[in-house]
Amino acid sequence: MTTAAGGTYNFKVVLLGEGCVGKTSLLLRYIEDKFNDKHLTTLQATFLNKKLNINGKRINLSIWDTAGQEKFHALGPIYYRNSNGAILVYDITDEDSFGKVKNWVKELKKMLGADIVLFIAGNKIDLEHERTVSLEEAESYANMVGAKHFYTSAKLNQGVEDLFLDLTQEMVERSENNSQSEGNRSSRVLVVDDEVPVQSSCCSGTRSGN
Ligand code: G3D
Ligand code: MG
Repeated sequence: MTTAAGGTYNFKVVLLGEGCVGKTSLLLRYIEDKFNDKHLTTLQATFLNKKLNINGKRINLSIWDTAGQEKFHALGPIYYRNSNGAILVYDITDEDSFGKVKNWVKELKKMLGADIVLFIAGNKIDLEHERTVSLEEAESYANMVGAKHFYTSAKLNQGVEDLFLDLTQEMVERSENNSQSEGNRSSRVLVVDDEVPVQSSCCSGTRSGN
């Protein structure tokens, strides 16, 4: 059984996309509600944790961010291995960054098939007047590949919470469906018994020096 009766869902989520689209900013906004923090440039490839309680289901997200290896085209499968969800981020003012999202969709589908929940985030919507990726192009592409599309601004804190919440709900659904149909054979979600009561929503960073 993958249902989490008395247990906790543990999901790995990876942030992917071209350099400078705002991946680290989205993560810091979500976890610490900060923007352009001085930690930003020192954040290394690592993950931050977020604990959630959705309808009584306890969930532990490990959200992985890069150390900028994407700028050197050096992000390999080891980074996204065993992910339950991926957020493919582009900058709405940068057409090339949307092209990079398409490359990631192809790679993830090839390597992980239907095992991973894919979300696409068009970031920097505070720069709407500089937009070069059209709404129609982005949304119809997302539909075509079966990914949900969100708009975000890490700067103005728009759409960020919804993005992570919706992704989490989809991962829970996916995991429950898998467990019903396959008796947990292919699920990579670890469900652990845990007697410690969890707050309805709390978070803890893994970085030191906060
Ligand atoms: P990355 O982790 O994808 O490489 P970063 O991207 O989070 O480091 O962000 C790259 C730059 O984009 C940063 O600017 C950051 O402040 C900016 N940025 C991130 N999100 C937004 C947003 O929603 N709106 C706007 N306007 N800018 C954003 P600098 O100047 O530090 O390079
Ligand atoms: Mg970064």
